[in-house]
Amino acid sequence: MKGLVIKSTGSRYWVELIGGQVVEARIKGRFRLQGIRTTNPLAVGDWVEVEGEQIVAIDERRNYIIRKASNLSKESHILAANLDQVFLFVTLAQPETPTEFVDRFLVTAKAYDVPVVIVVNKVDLLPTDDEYLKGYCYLYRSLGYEVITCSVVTGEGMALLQEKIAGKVSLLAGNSGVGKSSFLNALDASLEVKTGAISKVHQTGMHTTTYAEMFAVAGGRMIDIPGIKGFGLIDMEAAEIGHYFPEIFKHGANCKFADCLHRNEPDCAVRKAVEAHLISQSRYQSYLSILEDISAGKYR
Ligand SMILES: Nc1nc2c(ncn2[C@@H]2O[C@H](COP(=O)(O)OP(=O)(O)O)[C@@H](O)[C@H]2O)c(=O)[nH]1
Ligand SMILES: [Mg+2]
Ligand SMILES: [Zn+2]
Repeated sequence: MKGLVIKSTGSRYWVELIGGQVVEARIKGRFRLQGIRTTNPLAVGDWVEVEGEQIVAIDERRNYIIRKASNLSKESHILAANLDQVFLFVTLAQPETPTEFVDRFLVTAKAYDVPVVIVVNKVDLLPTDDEYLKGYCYLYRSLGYEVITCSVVTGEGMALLQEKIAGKVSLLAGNSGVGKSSFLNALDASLEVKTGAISKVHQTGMHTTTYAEMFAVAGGRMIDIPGIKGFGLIDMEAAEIGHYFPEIFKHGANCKFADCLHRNEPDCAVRKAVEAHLISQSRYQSYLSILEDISAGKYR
């Protein structure tokens, strides 16, 4: 019988069968997945074939997100599979989400081929017609991203987000404290997701749980991965990064050298565009910072 993995602990899986019944199941034997070495063969969002209490087969994934199991390891941990979209929660105050975090996230999401909706939460804390908020929304919209302003407190944006959730599988992402759990509770109080205090365990970053759970909410499905800010790292060549910044990709076509990395090369159209304010300084800084990490071998 076909089913959807809605929760996992790494060795035990909860599968929602067609029709709604949830069974706890184990994997029969070992699955071989092509191309990736993973610590977990199955993840939340996987469609599987269940016989009794055994998972006997897994459907091919449309997409998936992974994180490196550790810096030294070549193994990866699959966080979630078959996503329609990601809601990236950010806040401009209490706390302020660093733009570099946002830009890194967007690069990885593009590489994974998962569409991102940027949700600017806690706008109730900002002055009406806040110029920074306007500029922020304008910047990311001009790059082709959907940006929704939201407040769990006043309800702004909630109706629009509910529409976007319906009928889809979405992942909730963002730094802690930006209101992800509060958002889930606002959609459905019976979920009773814990909010507020950041646990000490999470702050150390040592025993961060990586087990995802899928909630049925607002006519769709939302995946919450406690303790995960973003998608973790992904193998990328230096020359690839510019492809995941739409504006750098566009202007980069006019650089003198086809392999221009837009640092100090002569006749670089990207640097000229930054100077002419056609490319945002903060986006360019994020680009340089990712490039630096890759050159330093941090992603290897
Ligand atoms: N002012 C304001 N506070 C919010 C909003 N959403 C969440 N919060 C508060 O922000 C804190 C962190 O929220 P939480 O949902 O735990 O964030 P998470 O770590 O992303 O899950 C809590 O104290 C919430 O009450 C909002 O829209 N406006
Ligand atoms: Mg939370
Ligand atoms: Zn260039």
